[in-house]
Amino acid sequence: MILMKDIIREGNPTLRETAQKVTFPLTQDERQLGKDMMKYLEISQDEDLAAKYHLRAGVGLAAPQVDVSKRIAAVLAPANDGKILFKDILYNPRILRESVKHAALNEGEGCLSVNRNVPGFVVRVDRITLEYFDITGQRHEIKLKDYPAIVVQHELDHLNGVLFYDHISKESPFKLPENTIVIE
Ligand code: N9Y
Ligand code: NI
Repeated sequence: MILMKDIIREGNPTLRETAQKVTFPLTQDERQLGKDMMKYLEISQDEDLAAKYHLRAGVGLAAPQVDVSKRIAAVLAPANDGKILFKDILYNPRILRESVKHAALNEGEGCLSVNRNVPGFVVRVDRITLEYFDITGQRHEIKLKDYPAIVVQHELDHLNGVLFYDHISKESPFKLPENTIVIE
């Protein structure tokens, strides 16, 4: 089971590396890691279990955050009403197409690997066409928009050594470019 002590923090060089693609068939370890990352998200989103295990609630987790430099990420994006907007373990995810329209979360972003608040909008694209492979090696091509699209972009950044605050403007952190919607 993944715990907070297993999540590496800012300053650890793994977070700045470009993660390596996985090859198929996946190894037992690669499948188990994906499952463990999804389990972390599930437990962390359950109030009682999160308290019991001292987990910070998360909607995504990328393998580099547990010090494994491979292109694996788990996403569990809930809607406000508790419904699930998107849930899967992504292997070799890749954005095939992105919208011209941009979007940012009104609360800004945080990261389980960053123990401080960095205020400002993280401007991302609003819609993506995502390619990924699932735990069985099956290829998926899906369209995502708004919140789940932002979560996936945050996770893909981790696979490329990018952290959310790299996107925050130092001069004017709350300035939004034209054609940008604010989410939530
Ligand atoms: C985990 C991050 C990923 C998200 C940050 C912005 C978009 C993706 C994460 C730090 C603390 C809050 C937490 C969060 C949440 C939200 C709604 C419902 C339940 C992956 N990470 N968070 N960031 N929690 N929980 O670093 O989930 O947003 O790379
Ligand atoms: Ni993160």
